[in-house]
Amino acid sequence: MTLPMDLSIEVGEAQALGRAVVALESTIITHGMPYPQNVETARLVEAEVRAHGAVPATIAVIDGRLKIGLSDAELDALAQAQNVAKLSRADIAVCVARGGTGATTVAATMIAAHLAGVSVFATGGIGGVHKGAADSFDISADLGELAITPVTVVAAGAKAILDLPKTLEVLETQGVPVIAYRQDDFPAFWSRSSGMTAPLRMDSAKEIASAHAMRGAMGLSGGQLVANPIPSDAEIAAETLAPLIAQATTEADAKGVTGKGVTPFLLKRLFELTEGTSLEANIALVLNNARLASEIAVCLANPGGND
Ligand code: PSU
Ligand code: MN
Repeated sequence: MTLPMDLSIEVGEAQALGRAVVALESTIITHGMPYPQNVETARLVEAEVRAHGAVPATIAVIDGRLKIGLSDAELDALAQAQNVAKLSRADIAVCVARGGTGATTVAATMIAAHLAGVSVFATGGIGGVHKGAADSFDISADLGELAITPVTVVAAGAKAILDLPKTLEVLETQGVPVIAYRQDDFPAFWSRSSGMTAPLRMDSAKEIASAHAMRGAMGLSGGQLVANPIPSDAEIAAETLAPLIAQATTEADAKGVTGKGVTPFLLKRLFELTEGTSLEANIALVLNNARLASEIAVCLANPGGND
């Protein structure tokens, strides 16, 4: 069976020449941000990747094809579409087999990136263990994916709407290296620190690239999570957010929001409760992650080069 996968011309050329490529997800576009900021951000992120010497590959499923790199028209259509499916490991093959269209989460983007031979991926924040998981059992498939698919994911930590201590515990159990970039603390998405020390710290893209390559050489399955703190001028203090997160979480419970709906609901409510500040922070941190991911991809493509 041939895989129904299309690399954009730019991505195909870069892959053929062994040049740096950075994967980007699409759920952040369809479920993480409102239109038109979602498509504006997606374009800015692609431009940031190019400005740092790599080729962007925004990933989605369109009409049953795994798209590795979207055209401007495809990006715009996805950003405006209503009720797009949110695809994770459980649903991506079903969507492709049925000829459907959907946006890829961190887990599904890792799967598609790996199939296309792309090993570095930039996003906002990974999914994790939700608050109240002891009752709800709500743990993102992103964590299990990091344990099995060899892609280095650059995120601003995990979203502060999650139970971060439990998220770190699961990542440790799953054997996922969690590497804070240029600080000791594990960042909390909108804030630079979660108050917890990250298990690992690295201070250069080159070190992160060589650790990625070493995992491959040692035959270790799974990827790396690089936790890159939001830039200081864009951060929102954890104390400011905590009561708003508590309010949004209570509302989600009261409305019976479950499963795939939880993360999009919480992000939307925080956008409203912070009067848009959370979105500005989200945009800043994604751009920051795109920069670091590009540097890592460039180091991986030129292992002997200077960083
Ligand atoms: N990062 C963002 N915004 C988002 C997401 C990440 O800045 O919307 C998405 C990612 O696609 C991630 C998903 O995989 O949220 C997690 O969803 P869940 O908790 O249902 O696994
Ligand atoms: Mn979930």
